[in-house]
Amino acid sequence: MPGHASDSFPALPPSLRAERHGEVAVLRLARPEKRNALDDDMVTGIGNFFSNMPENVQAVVVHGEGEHFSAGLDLATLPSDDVGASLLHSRMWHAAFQVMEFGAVPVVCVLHGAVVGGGLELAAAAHVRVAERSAYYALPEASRGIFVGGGASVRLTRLVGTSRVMEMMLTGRTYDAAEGQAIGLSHYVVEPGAGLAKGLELARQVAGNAPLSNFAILHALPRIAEQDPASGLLMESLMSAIAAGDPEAQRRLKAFLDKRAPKTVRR
Ligand code: 1HE
Repeated sequence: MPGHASDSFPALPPSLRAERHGEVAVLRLARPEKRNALDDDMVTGIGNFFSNMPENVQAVVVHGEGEHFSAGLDLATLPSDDVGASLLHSRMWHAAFQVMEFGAVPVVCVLHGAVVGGGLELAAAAHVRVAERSAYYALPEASRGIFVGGGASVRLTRLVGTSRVMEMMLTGRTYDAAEGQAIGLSHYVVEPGAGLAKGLELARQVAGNAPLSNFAILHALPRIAEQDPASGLLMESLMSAIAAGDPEAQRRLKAFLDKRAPKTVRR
């Protein structure tokens, strides 16, 4: 699997903290005094973290310390009048979030307070999003005189549609947690303070899947969805046959047929 390298986390800046909860790793945005605004060290640290996932980590939870998930780009760090530097700055964000989205393990993002600009772009690169009722979403880039640069044009438009993203950017509107859930920004809404526990619960559930199944869900499914239907169906068959041929699949299928595995019941 990509990124499974050593047994410990890579060196991270003080504004990021990582810890193990068994098979689940928690990555905290730890810059609450700046509302977890993302500076270059944090963005490259996020990329570094997901590029060097310790062995035996099967899922990650990302969340933010303090009252807000993230105020987005640290506005003090955007290269000023150097267009080339700004271009590379945006590409640095893309590279970091790319290894998160297409990395070794699924990522659950826990959202609360402000989830704005680059903070929403970070959340969009996760695979599961849990929002506390305090969460609100916005793309204030246009009011700051800039444009999204951390992947919103690609990931958010796929999540909620180009028209909604366009309207968010033009008017600077905010969506609250319930509205965000309704339009597909989050998968779960929980009470304030309950997000991390819910995120950990979901991450443990995800970590219990066969690793090859999780790999297929992260890497094959989104590519299939972008393909023409005939190629997508072929790719699905190939991935399906590869997953089913794995000894782990054989073991799990036998466990069900022997009545040793849990049933799929309503939860
Ligand atoms: C910041 C940032 C930041 C706070 N960059 N320093 N993002 C925004 O346009 C959102 C800007 N932030 C806010 O609107 C507010 O800070 C919040 C609503 C999130 C929180 O308000 P509040 O009253 O709790 O905190 P505060 O007093 O505004 O901020 C506390 C400190 O954090 C303060 O610094 P201090 O030195 O005066 O204490 C703020 O300056 C600082 N701070 N947010 C820099 N974003 C890849 S492209 C992505 C493009 C974008 O993300 S654009 C959206 C940017």
